[in-house]
Amino acid sequence: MSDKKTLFSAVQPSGIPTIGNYVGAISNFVKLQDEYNCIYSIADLHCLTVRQDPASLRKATQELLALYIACGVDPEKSIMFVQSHVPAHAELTWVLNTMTYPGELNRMTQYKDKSRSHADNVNIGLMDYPVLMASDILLYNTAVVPIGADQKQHIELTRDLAIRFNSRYSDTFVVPEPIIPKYGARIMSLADPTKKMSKSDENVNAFVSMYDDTDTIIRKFKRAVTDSDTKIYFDPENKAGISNLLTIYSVFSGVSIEDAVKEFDGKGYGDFKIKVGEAVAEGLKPISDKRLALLKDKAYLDGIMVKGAESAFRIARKTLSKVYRKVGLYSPER
Ligand code: AQP
Repeated sequence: MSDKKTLFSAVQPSGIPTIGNYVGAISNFVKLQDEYNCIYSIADLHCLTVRQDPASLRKATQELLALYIACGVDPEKSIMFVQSHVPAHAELTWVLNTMTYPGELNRMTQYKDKSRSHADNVNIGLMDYPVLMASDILLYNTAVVPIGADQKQHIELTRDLAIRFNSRYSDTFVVPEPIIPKYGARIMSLADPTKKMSKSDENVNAFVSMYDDTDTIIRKFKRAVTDSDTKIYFDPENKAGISNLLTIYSVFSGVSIEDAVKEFDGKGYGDFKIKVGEAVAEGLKPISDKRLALLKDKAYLDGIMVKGAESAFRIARKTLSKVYRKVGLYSPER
C-alpha cells in the first residue's frame, strides 16, 4: 500500500441497498478512491443482529459486491471483502467489549430504534453492533470513514474506544474521522419524510431500492408523501418531503439545490415528483445494467472476494497481534 491515508467503510447486506445507502455512502466510496487507500467491507456479521433468512443473506452478500463494482468501485484500486471472511473482526470485538460500558451502548439511537422495530429479538449482538463496527474500522489503521449521518454516533464511540485503548496501553489505533456528505447524509423515507430511508422498512413504497426498475422508481416518487402547500423550496424542518426530493434530485441530476429550486419555481408537485423519479431512474440504469452483467460471472466475483479477504486479513492480523500483545495475551515462539 502507498503512503496515502486509509479509508474504511461498509454496507450491510441486510436487504437491497436503497438510494439512501448510495447517496450517503456508496457514491462517495467511488469519489474517494484515488485520494485514499480504500477498504470496503460487506458487513454480513452485522446483519445477524436482526433475524435473516440464510439463503437471502448469502445472495445479498454476492449481489452487494456486484453493486459496489457496478457503482464504480475498482477492484484494482480498492480492497473489497466480506466481513465474516476475516476473523479478526470478531476477535477484536471481544477485546473491545471488555473496555466498553453498557451505558455507552444502550443509549445509541440505532439500538433504541431497532429494539423497538425488532421487539421480539432484542439480542446482545444488537446492543454490541457499535463495538463490532469500531473493530471493523480500527483494524485497518483507518483515518477516514465515509458514512451517512445515522452512523455518526457509532464513529464517536469508535474514537472513544481508540483513545481509551491508546491511553490504557500505548499508541496502537489511529483515531478515525467521519466523512459525512454535506447534502444527502440522511435521505428520508418517501412514505414518512421525518424518518430515515431504510432498506429494511416494511413499506416498500418508503424506499427506492438500487434494483428497482424505471417504472417502479417513477411510481414510488409519484406516491411520495409531501405537504399540503404548493411551493417548492428547500426547508428540511418545515418541508421535509419536498426538501428530501430536492436533495435526491440534486444528487442524481448534478444540479445544485439552488438551481433545482429555480428550475421548479411555479411548477406543481406532480410534475416535480416525476422529474425526480426520471433523474433517479436515469442515474440507476447504467449501474443496474452493469450489476446484472457482473452477476452472470460468479467466478469473477468470487475471485475478487477471495483476493479482498486475503489483503484485508494481512492488515487486520497485524493490528490484532499488536492488540493481543499489548493486553498481555501470551504468544509462543514458533
Ligand atoms: N437514508 C440514508 N441516507 C444517507 N445515508 C444512509 N445510510 C443508510 N441509510 C441512509 C448509510 O449507508 C451506509 C450503510 O448502511 P448500513 O447498511 O450499514 O446500515 P444502516 O445505516 O442501518 O442502513 P439501512 O438502510 O437503514 O439498513 P437497515 O435497514 O438494515 O438497518 C452507512 O454509512 C449509512 O450511514
